[in-house]
Amino acid sequence: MNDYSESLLVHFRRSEALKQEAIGFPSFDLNLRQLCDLELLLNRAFYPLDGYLDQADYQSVLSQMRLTDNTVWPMPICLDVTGKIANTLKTGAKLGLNDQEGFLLAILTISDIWQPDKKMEAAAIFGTADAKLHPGVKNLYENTNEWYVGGTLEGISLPIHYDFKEIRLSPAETHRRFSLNGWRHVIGFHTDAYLHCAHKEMILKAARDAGANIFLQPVAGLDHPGNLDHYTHVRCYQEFIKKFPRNMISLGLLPLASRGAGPREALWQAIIKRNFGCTHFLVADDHGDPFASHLDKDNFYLAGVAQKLVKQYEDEIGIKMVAEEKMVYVEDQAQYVPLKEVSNDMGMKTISSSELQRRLENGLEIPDWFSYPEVVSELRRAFPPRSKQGFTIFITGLSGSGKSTLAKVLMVKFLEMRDRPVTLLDGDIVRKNLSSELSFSKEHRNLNITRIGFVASEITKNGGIALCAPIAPYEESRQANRELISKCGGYIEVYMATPLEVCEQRDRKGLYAKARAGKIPGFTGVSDPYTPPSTAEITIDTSEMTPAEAAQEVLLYLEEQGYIR
Ligand code: PPS
Repeated sequence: MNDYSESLLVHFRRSEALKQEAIGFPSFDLNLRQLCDLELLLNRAFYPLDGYLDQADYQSVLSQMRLTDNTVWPMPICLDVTGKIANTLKTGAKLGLNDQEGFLLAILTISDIWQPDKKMEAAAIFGTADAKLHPGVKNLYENTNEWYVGGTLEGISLPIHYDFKEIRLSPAETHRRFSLNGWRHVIGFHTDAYLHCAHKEMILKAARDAGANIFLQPVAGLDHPGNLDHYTHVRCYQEFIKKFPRNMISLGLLPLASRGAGPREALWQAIIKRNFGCTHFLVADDHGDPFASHLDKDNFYLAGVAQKLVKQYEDEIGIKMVAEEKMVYVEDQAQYVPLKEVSNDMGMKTISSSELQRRLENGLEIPDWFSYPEVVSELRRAFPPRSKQGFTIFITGLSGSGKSTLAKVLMVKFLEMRDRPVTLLDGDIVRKNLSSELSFSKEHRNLNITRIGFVASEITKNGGIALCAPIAPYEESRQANRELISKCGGYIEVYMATPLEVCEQRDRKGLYAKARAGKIPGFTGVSDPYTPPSTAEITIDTSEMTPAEAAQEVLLYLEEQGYIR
């Protein structure tokens, strides 16, 4: 038995006894990123680590990409805690680590507690200490606690998952599976992208060159379980592997909190793949780049550096680097060909991810040479055309500007169409039912608006229409809603630009008169500010149009954008 398989056996041996022992320890609940790290420590995907790095190993990893015993290890894996928690800890003491429901997963015997120099860590790991240049650096500065704790772990339970259990394979399980199948050479493919025909051809070519079977290991990292994308991704992978000959490919999810650290990330993934039983690892020329396949941003790392680093260490870490070769469809030959073999006159075809998104949004054709009908049908279910998506109409403006009237007319129109459920979140309704304890301070108004945004995002995500009509005087909370809701479906901001004089003349509720008389302090437009939106999709001045005309303007916009037919 080798070191690796032995370590799998000893790990959980004392778990029942530990659970009893743990009753007296302090413990704390891990966040999603920490849970990913813990799972891979406990299931030995991070072998040879048997816990979180202590300070000496941490420094050595930063400066040498090695542990103090000289083993290659490129990524600092430390438990980050707040100063408040760090103050209660002592070296030699034990700390319980729980999941987010407080269920005890492991016990840490603390060997070290220190405050890291995050700038130094960022420069060593990411190649820059500038958070503006690299999202991994931003994440380190903003979402990682100020103190690190090192120590050895004793596992009680792996984090519990309820989704796709059958493909959440641990290294022990993949080792067993590969050997049962008689797979002596296995090439690991790490991905977080949707995969289509070009990927199949690329993976097959690499497998042929390496004489290996294939282990497709997509990341199931930080976004789920709330994120619908996770389910679509996995269902697409399940369809994708059906396109390979029998017993050629295996699928397993990797609960990895990716760092986006380019070459170091690639080397780290190579070691992880080796621990899962792979002999070869497919590495892209932009592997681990935080901006890989972002059409609007240049990559952060130079092309090929990740491949070079993995290649440099391949003998020492025990897994061979195989460079990914891009494949393109050549129409004249009706087949995929390596990009480097294609000349300009060969009629090469490709569809970019933004073009794919556009076709999905508009319900347009996605050709069979590009993807598989079963994958496309999963994508269509997840990204329906706009006419089937939910959307939010967010109407903002002064009291008396016509928000509620427009919202009510639109509601009737949508109900007449009968194709989506409609919910009206008028300012008054929300203030009564959702935000009754809030005042009209800036802080409370913003809170009120983000609450409305949250409800609207849920309605939108589930294919409904949310009609919101609060004053929403501040840009920051309107922008936050736009960001949140746009991820779930359509977001259309309507600015009611009816001038204050007209609103005040109407004064249906008599509030302006009271405000002028000083009886309502901080009244919007009189003694409190209103910042007009800078990015409204539609601007309407109801001093010049009837409610029916205003509604027609919104409906015409929705038709033009494809939300209604
Ligand atoms: S906000 O700023 O978006 O949170 O306001 P909103 O939730 O839409 O609530 C606005 C309604 O509350 C009444 N009201 C006030 N409005 C503005 N300023 C002050 N100080 C205030 N106090 C009470 C007012 O009736 C608003 O309703 P509409 O329908 O806009 O006239």
